[in-house]
Amino acid sequence: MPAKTCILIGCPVDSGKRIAGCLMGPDAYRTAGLPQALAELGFKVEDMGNLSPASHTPDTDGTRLYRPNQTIAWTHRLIRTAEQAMSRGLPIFMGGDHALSLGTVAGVANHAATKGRPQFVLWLDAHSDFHTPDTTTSGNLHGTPLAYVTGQPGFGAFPAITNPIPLENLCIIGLRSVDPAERTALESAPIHRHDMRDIDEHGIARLLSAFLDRVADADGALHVSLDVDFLDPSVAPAVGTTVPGGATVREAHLAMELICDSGLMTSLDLVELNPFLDERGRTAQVMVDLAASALGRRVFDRPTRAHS
Ligand code: Z70
Ligand code: MN
Ligand code: MN
Ligand code: MN
Repeated sequence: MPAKTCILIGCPVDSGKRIAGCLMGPDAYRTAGLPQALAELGFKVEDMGNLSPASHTPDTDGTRLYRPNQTIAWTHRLIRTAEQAMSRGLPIFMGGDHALSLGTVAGVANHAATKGRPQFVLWLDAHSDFHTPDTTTSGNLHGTPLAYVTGQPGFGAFPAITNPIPLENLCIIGLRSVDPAERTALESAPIHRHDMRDIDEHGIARLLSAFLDRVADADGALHVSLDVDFLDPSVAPAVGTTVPGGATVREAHLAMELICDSGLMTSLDLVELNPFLDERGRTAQVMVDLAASALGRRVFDRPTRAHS
């Protein structure tokens, strides 16, 4: 059997929020050894280098939404890139802030639709990123990807969503910072969502396994979007929006190992790493180690778990 290909895609998106630095993320992942880690796991690794947004009218300062033209241009570029990469291997979108997921998730969903497979999304994040351009109070579009990809209204200037992710195909884990408008919207939406209290009370394995079982039962494609701030800032300080009380390294690795065991993951985002705020590369290293766990790095193998 030929080695499966991992396609590394540098997405230096930095337009989704005002704190700059995520544009250095892709090179930090390379420096921390992501290509080598994947090669050691037996993958053929293809690095597409760092992309640029489609051409666009420069944004002006002082608008309610921060840099919408640049984020829209990135969305155009990343939808196309994701669609094309999916037919060649497993894309790893190295961010870049979370605004990149407007494009990557929309693109992988378009690909799944051509295969007749339902698309599922696992969102590991302190935040719900469920604002629309109308509800955001910060104006930061990295807080909007889940509303966009599920087809919520208010994204008129963005590329039209052709294959919206059904709300029930979405699972958010790690929540501890949800704005009032998002909370109202989430309370009436059939999204699977788990805050830190759910992790504390039930353990992340139980929450995640229930979702993975549903993906398997539906023969779905699974996109995983890993925001650095899913982790506690004490172990992952390189992020603009630190929220205390996040997942431990152990919880995050267990999540990645369960994802790997499921064999379901078809695409991965690594987002919100801001190397300018890191401490001797430790956050980049944790993220690389988590990606390696999601793709097969193990201390010892376990008997494969049968899906119910
Ligand atoms: C807030 C907003 C956000 C990530 C911060 C925060 C959004 N809800 N998302 N960090 N990844 O500004 O909309
Ligand atoms: Mn996020
Ligand atoms: Mn976040
Ligand atoms: Mn649930």
